Amino acid sequence: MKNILVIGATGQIGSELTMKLRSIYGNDHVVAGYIHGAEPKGELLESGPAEVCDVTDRPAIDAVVKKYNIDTIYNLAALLSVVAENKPILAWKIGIDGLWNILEIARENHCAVFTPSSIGSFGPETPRDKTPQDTVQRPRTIYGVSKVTTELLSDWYYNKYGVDTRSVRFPGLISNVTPPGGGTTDYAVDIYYAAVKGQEFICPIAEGTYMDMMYMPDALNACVQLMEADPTRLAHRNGFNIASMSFEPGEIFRAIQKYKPDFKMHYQVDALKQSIASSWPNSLDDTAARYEWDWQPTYDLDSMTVDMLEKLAARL
Ligand code: AKB
Repeated sequence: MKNILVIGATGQIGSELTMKLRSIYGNDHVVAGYIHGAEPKGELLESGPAEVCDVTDRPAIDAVVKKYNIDTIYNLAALLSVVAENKPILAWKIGIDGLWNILEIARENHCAVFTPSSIGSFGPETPRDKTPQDTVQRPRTIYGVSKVTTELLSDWYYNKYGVDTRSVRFPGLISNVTPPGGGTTDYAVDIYYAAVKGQEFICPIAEGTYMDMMYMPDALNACVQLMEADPTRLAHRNGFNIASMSFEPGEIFRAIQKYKPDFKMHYQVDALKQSIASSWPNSLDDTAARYEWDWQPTYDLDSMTVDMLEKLAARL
């Protein structure tokens, strides 16, 4: 049985991933790592162990790893793209100095590490459609710079020290549980909240701007499946492209309108978000992930929309 530490367990991915991992590996085998001000609550708190784990505090995390005999770390600590652009030093401190801490702890304690990369690791010179697995990565955002560094540093720890590092490049993630905070793709979550609350949606991203997106259940499966994958099949390690759907604002709006005919949207483009979105690919080619660890998404825009509207309506 694995002993797992999730760092960032109360965030958008972490809150759901921790519960999924507990359902697979057992409640006592998955530690929810959080920072002060983002304490776990409810089921997340009650179902298993929780510890303060600030990525900038190496000794504290090392002590948690030793206390629970951790062998696998999901390192989800990061600032999303828009916030990072406004707080670049903090973004680097968490994303890269924090990653060094985790990788060093992993090297000393023989842990495997999952640290997400993103579609944000690409830039305007990258081929835009069906972006290949191995291609130009010259991002224009500090978020992207830190994600490319994450991929390279994680590969380096694998090649130099044999640390079992693995990761995917997440698209925009859409979920009905914990809202994202400060990403470029957040509009694709916010639009569902507006639809369910009966409000008009003001879209910050321009019509015609395509980005890859994914429903959270598929994203969670990707994390677990990659960490369970047979290492002899992995020609790549850090930064697998994964994809399930790509759409522009008009398409998600019409997908929702099919079930909420009175729903309305108008555009009020946010300059920073739009400049980031325009520098990212339209869609990724995920052939390598499909071939090397059998990646396969289950949701498309319509099935995700049905589920999002149903779950949010029940909760709101
Ligand atoms: C963001 O928009 O910053 C994130 C991402 C695509 O990495 N959701």
